[in-house]
Amino acid sequence: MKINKLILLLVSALFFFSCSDDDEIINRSEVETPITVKASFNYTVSTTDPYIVVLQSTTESSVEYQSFWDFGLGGGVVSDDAGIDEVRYNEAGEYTVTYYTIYDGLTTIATQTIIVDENGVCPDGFCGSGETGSLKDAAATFSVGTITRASWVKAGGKHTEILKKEFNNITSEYEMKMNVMYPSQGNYDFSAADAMVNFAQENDMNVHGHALIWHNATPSWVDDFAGTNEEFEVMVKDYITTTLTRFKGKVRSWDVVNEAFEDRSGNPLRNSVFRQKMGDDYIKKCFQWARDADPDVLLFYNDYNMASSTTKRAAMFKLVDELGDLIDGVGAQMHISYEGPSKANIQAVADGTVSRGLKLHFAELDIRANPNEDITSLTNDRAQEQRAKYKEVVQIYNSIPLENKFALTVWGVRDNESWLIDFWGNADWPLLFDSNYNKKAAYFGFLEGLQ
Ligand code: 9MR
Repeated sequence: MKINKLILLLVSALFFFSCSDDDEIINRSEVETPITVKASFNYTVSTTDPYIVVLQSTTESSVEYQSFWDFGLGGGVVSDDAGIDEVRYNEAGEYTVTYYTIYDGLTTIATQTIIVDENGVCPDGFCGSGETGSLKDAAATFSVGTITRASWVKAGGKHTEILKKEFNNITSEYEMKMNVMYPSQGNYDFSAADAMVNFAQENDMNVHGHALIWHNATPSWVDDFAGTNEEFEVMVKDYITTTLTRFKGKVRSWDVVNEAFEDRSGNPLRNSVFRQKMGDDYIKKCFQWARDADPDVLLFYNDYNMASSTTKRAAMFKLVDELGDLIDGVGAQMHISYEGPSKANIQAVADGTVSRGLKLHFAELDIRANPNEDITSLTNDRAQEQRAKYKEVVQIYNSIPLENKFALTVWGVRDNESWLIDFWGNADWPLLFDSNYNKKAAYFGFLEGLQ
């Protein structure tokens, strides 16, 4: 990175006579195939020194070109030699980094502003989140949730460190479902649930109970229930009553029924064992038993594709209307992608919930970055698109009236632990933290949605 005064003069002169817009594309019309050079670069903060910026040029060009950096430190331009450029910014302030490419007397330029505060370089230009800020502090008017497991809260370490710092609402990923809590008739097992609920109490967090009745997490003895329909109903009532009574005052809210509708035309009720043995009004019965067991706990219905499917949304709101006072809120799972559903469709879920005077839970939020399998690692461009979608979702949630706010729950902490990887069988990076627990651009998108 040696400074070359001659190059400095040359670049300055060329720069003076050429256009200076960022990311400008130069086209030379006198040749048949236009020659294009598009200067671009991205930067990350060093993982070993928060004051060091790691610069990587990503220029696209159809020809050989020369390239130069100005790091914004007053040292002028330096040639862009092979290898990664690392620059240390010792003082707090704003620095304009400029990247020049030159081809046949034509200069193209890309610039980015690096902001440095007392904690070092602000990731993605977003300051204030370094060692002091957190998602839960920034989201002052609603809870910020994520999922956990009993083994993770017992193990401690980085997972619980992030839980405590960033979140104030936890959901069990799979251990507060019927197949785990009620493995055989008359034999409850709340050991995993207890571990998570105790952790939450010790750390001043809320627990969202998920999910009492879900066709996908029903123990086989229930699916193959041996007794009469009347006995089945008594058994379900006992399960709901026992569970809610046990966690009274410790669990703030429950998904009473999860994913009851089919996706096919007409969105009929799934023909689960509950519907078969208890009838079409099984959902109402479950909500009534939950209400009776703990009149203070908040009761939710939770389902997916609420934004992307208008018919499913309508089916869900019809159910909610029928439940009347038995239901407190709607859980709209947010398993979405950077491409969609649209802002208008996400807004429609919020509007429908608010117009009914119910609480809204944007539940199970994850945003796929690779739904079309067109990338093999999270590119800077895609990370920015994902960040924008996180911002959009949070902005919509943050804009609803205070009385309808409840929580926004991210379905996982780090990318490599997301259920989506196994489910879709391809690489993806859907969450706020990478596999090393580093904050991603998505994290800052979340914070930006709160501004
Ligand atoms: O992410 C959860 C996975 O670890 C469990 O094996 C699975 C079954 O309990 O449930 C997953 O979470 C689901 C959630 O409970 C309901 N909506 C869909 C989620 C992804 O399948």
